[in-house]
Amino acid sequence: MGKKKAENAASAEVIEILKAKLDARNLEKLLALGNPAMHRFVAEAVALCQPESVFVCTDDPADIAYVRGQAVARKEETPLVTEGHTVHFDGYNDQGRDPGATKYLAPPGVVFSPRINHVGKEEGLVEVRERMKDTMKGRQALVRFFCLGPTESEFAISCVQVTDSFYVGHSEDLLYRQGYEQFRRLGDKPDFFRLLHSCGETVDGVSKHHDKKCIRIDLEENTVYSVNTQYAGNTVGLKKLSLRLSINKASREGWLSEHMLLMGVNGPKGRVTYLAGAFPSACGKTSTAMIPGERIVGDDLAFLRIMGGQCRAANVEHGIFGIIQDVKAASDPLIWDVLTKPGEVIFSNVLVSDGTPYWLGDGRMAPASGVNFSGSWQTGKKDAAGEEIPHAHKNARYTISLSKLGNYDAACDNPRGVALEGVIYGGRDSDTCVAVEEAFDWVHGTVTKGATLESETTAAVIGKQGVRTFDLMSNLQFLSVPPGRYIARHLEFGAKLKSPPRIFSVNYFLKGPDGKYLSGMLDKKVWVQWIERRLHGEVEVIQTPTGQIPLYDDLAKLFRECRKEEFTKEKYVELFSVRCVKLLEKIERIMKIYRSETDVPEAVFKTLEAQGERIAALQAKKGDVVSPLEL
Ligand code: SPV
Ligand code: MN
Repeated sequence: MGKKKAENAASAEVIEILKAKLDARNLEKLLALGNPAMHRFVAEAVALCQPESVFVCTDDPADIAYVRGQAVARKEETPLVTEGHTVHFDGYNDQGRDPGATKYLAPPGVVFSPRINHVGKEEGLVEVRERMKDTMKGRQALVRFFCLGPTESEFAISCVQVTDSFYVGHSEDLLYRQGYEQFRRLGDKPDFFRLLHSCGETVDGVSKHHDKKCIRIDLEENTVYSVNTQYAGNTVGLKKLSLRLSINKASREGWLSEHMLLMGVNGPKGRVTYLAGAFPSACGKTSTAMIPGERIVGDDLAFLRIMGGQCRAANVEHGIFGIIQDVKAASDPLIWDVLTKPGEVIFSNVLVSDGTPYWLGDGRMAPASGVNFSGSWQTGKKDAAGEEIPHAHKNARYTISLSKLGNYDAACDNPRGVALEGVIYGGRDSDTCVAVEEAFDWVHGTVTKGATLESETTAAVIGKQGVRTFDLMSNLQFLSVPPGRYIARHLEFGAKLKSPPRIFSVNYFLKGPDGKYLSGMLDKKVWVQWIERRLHGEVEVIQTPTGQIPLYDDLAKLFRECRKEEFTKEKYVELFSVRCVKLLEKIERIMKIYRSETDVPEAVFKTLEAQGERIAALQAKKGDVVSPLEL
């Protein structure tokens, strides 16, 4: 058979499958996009999962409203008393991203790092298809189109999502830019991400077979499969599932796909300076992006590209799936406002009592009973292991559209993104790195701030909490290329720029000898304002073996201006002392990791060795812990 004939035959088969499940109107919406590769993907999904029917959602508000209505009609979401608010619950054992259940499909002959969870492609595909077989029987499936990055821009990546969860579809609708029209512009090109999700069998609305949760990523086909889970980090395909595909695509095409916030910092005289920030999950990324008085462009994912010789960055998303724990009226006024006023909000895994949501650390008295992620709940309720169940989960979340926030920066929608001047790396580190520090240059920053990032684990990921873990640029869990190649791409990216963004580290989690945090929740504002001044050459620095730290006087002034607080010299010394022993231990830990990886750029070892020598020299001269006043 000739190629054309074979294609026609394939498409006749595809149409036949689609016709069996889609009514005329839905079929028309799908075929109108004229993309045979997309039609084939949807047909294969339908043939595998066997939904009763299929709803194709366009960018038409009536279609979108149908999806929202179905999320409630199907009891995946329940309306709360405040208009526009709903709550969704995930299963008791399905409360975070699950790296153990998430694997890349490794084609024959392709070597993956042992740090990247993977399985042979053939075996993995058989397994996931087996688990997805017939899972949508008796239910309607949903097909949605979205765009990663601003539409009609160099950043844009088209995505098609097939799911049997209208909560997933509704969440994506708040979190991403509509992509039906973007898909139309794509024409017949196969260049898009494919996302297939099914909750699997459910009992009382939650996935029954969570022990058979299975997430598989096929880099060759730009496809992700996810089954027997509902938690958004495992199911909202455009978030961390697409991130895995886009890191790979970026690595092939010479741009960067990062787990980073984007924000505009308001400097003096109306100046706005844009920063990106990489922080592992639940380490202050969203609260940094929402610092009162600054501008939020994005809180989780950013694409970085070189345009006209400049580094430009765009928010991949258009909404927030944010941690709700500790959101209080006083410390988080912006988000508090959105979460307590009428408007579209999906709460997940909070406590609901009398139609009102409550969460851990909300500054209110929690009711003694209600409904939470364990079902009907009352104070003192214990789980099967005898553990007391808190009123809400630590990883309970809210989902909103970004434009709801009072400090939303419309630059988010600029097809050219924003001009990026600084990149910040920060982890949950109680005892090693200083509060804020500038790297010497792009290579030094990439290696010693980004490639050495460590953090103590949190409830955002299933598993033990509080364990210090290596997390390369806060992206390790999503890496779809070997760590060495990923770092090399960062180095190459910076080398192509005449003035690459300058790199900083922050540490919000440093603790004193009494075990208490040394800085307050809102001190972040001072660190970003200092970075802003530094980028414009308005403050000087002190050189340390690990970078360049602020002068006491500059911080004292900023604390007075931004926090209306006195910043003592004692606090400065605690926050900026060079902890030589801890820093050397960290270098040793990180070197060991890179020695066990292949193709790590020589610059990594050289830069770390040189840093180790500088620290050791200071230690020999001035002792194990050196005050910034002695530098
Ligand atoms: C994170 O945990 O980093 C998140 C939420 O942004 S999730 O969608 O679970 O990845
Ligand atoms: Mn994240």
